[in-house]
Amino acid sequence: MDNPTLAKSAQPGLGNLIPKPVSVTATGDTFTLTAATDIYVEPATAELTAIGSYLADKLRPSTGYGLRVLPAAGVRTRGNLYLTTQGGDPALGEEGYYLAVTPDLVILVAYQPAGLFRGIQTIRQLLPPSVESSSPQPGPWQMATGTIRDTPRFVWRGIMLDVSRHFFGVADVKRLMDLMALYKMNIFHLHLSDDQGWRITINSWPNLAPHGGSTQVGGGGGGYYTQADYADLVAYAQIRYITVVPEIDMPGHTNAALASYPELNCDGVAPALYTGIEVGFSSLCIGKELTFTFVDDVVRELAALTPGPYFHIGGDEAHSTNPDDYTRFIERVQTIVQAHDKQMVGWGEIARVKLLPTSIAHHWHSDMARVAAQQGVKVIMSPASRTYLDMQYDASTPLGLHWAGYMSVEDAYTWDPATEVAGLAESDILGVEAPLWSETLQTIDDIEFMVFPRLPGEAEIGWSPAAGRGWDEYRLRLGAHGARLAALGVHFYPSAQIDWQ
Ligand code: TNX
Repeated sequence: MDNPTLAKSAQPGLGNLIPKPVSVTATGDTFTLTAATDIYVEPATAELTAIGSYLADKLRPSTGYGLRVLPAAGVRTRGNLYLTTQGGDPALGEEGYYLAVTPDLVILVAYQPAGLFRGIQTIRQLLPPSVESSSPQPGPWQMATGTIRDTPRFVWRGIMLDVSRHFFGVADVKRLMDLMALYKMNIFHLHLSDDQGWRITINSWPNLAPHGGSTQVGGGGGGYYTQADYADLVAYAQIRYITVVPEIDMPGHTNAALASYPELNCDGVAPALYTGIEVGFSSLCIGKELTFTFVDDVVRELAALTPGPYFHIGGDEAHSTNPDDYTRFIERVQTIVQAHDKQMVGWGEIARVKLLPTSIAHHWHSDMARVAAQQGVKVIMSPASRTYLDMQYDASTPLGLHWAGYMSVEDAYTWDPATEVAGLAESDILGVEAPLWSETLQTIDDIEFMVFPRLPGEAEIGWSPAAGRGWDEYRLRLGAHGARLAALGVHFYPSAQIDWQ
């Protein structure tokens, strides 16, 4: 090359990965993906073939290559990608992987299939950003050589989408699942009910979805998922090694349910549907036995559709529930959730109640997380000022709220789960989740604008070791993801804190 500076900057590197891997060793050469490259899986089970196909599907449109997914047979041949669980080190755990890139081969090894799925996200990120384009691109498709050994810090690396304040259809949820997968996230928490909308069919209470789901914030048509839609989302998540966590918020945030069934109200009168954004005015009627029949039916139907071990019962902002009733209610709901073979998750407020050791407290703003940990219960960290993706970036952001403050890309990155709440130890923490409340959001573009580019930072906080990560170098890595997000068609917020490439 005539221009050595250009040649150098055009060299692929190992340094722009998000989340940052645990250990990386560069060997200074390149591997090139060509029209002859295939993806071999070993053993060639349906599960590993599906992982190979996921990678091939991502790489085919831009490269135009065939990228067949084939069973590996003994000798490894030059120019190909190998995905294998054979000889995978058990120390890699459920999601860890080991990647070796040489000029001849790319070999990805994991102990479990989930680790291969996380590892193929690293392969995607080692290729040029234009590889994510949905139309043919010129290449060349080079990857830097070296080795990466990588395992997650936390088992819970989640996003939450509020489909109640505004409804988002199956395609929007799938889009978000696919984007989070690129950043190795593994929990999708669906906030399925609130005052403004009930968003899932419950066969034993058939009015809930058609009536309770018929509107949303600001009025308008709302919507809901059929049980087949929900099963479709769960299956889509499973292929991405994402666990769906359904939330039915109770005993507060229940106006949509109360509006659908007069008999659920203490006075027997159904309130009108609600399209505002106030909180804390609704409550299930704790004195009525029918309330617990209702909860049992809803939990049973949703638990049966949910393969993951968790069921989120909300429990937040029950300002219209008498405190003694609240305690009685949560204690009983906890046994109902357990009877349907799920672990109960609830927002921080549930720590006021005697919790089962398997229950999980979801920290958002108070010091209840410490109370939960003192009970021996694990905690999910969603501090509002650091993780609430509905907070405006700054005062000029056209969407979002700011009750927890403005949350810049830097604010969303420069915190640590283990030091956020005094009195919590790392071992008390299950992981990190970034909730997206949707009072102000109506379209998938709105979602993408609030989620990106803050989500990659939350993903890194959940995955990467605390030591070795810092804003000054992270902002450079994130800058290199601008072209990648653009190639994916993501409508991201072009924060001025980042030098976008
Ligand atoms: C608080 S976080 C809420 C939600 C709102 C959100 C808006 C939590 C458990 N409750 O009901 O949508 O703030 O940021």
